[in-house]
Amino acid sequence: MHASFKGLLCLGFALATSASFAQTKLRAWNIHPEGYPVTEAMKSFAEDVGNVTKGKYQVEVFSNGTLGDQPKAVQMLKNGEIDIAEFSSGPLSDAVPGIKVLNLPFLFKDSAHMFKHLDGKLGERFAANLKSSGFVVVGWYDGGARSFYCVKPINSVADLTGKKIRVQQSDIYIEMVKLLGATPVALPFKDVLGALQQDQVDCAENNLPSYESTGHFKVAKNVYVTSHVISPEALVVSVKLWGKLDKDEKAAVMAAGAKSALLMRDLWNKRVLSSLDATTKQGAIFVKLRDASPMVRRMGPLYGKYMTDPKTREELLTIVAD
Ligand code: BDP
Repeated sequence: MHASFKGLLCLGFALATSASFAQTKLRAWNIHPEGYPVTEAMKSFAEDVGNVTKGKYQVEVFSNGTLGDQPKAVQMLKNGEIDIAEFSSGPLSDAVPGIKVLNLPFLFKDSAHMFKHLDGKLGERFAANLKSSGFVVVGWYDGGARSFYCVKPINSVADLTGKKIRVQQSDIYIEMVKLLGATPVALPFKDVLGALQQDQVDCAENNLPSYESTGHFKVAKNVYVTSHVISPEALVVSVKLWGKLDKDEKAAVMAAGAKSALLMRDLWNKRVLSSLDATTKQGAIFVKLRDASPMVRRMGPLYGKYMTDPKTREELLTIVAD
């Protein structure tokens, strides 16, 4: 074989090889620390995406909100500045009003009830809403049951009156706290511990794993177990990234997302129990809300608003009926 022809062949082979191994690094935003169910499930998703695309896409998970707080990250994902993220329905619904109802207090009975709907037709509808705003849902994660916790003892709904309560940056949460006769204080997640320590807020509200992982339980020892919101969370991919994937890659990313969601839910259930155990052992006191009806009655204006809106009425009726 002529030497220059052989050289060309080699060059062609080298180019083809480097093209097939061209790697795209993807950034995945996460607010939680190492070991948290969300973090572990996202890492498993990242690994699966790397494997199924044979290294073409390499996902790096940036935990602890290092790429920015949640409202900022929601905008970054929408604009395609980050590629993947896991968001709570609260801040996410500020960018996607079509999913606001998911934050309504006392809507879902428990996580099983929530996933019955999110894994079905209603989930597809919310996902379509999210997609049209720039967020492609690849997995519904569990945000668990959120309850109030305060520095001082709370034994009744009336004890929440007049309290300054930290909430997520989200309309429904702000309105809910106002309807309890308390003052909502919207703060980034990472600032809540300091705000509790420095008496800038009296209470906050969250699920048990976050109550434990943030150390809030060390300051706000009094948990009033209201489970007022059963909150979904979503693993989402930017529409910008989604548009670059071919059909097979889309299917593979969806499958990896669904798999990670199942893993997350399993880790979550275990973590709720271990967080209850750990925080109780370290002095947290749990008072159960015996009768939710007085609290539900106060939420009347919120329900009225979403029931009279024809866009959300049908969704609400579907959830409440089943
Ligand atoms: C946690 C959610 C996280 C929220 C946080 C909060 O997983 O996404 O940022 O609550 O209250 O439970 O800000």
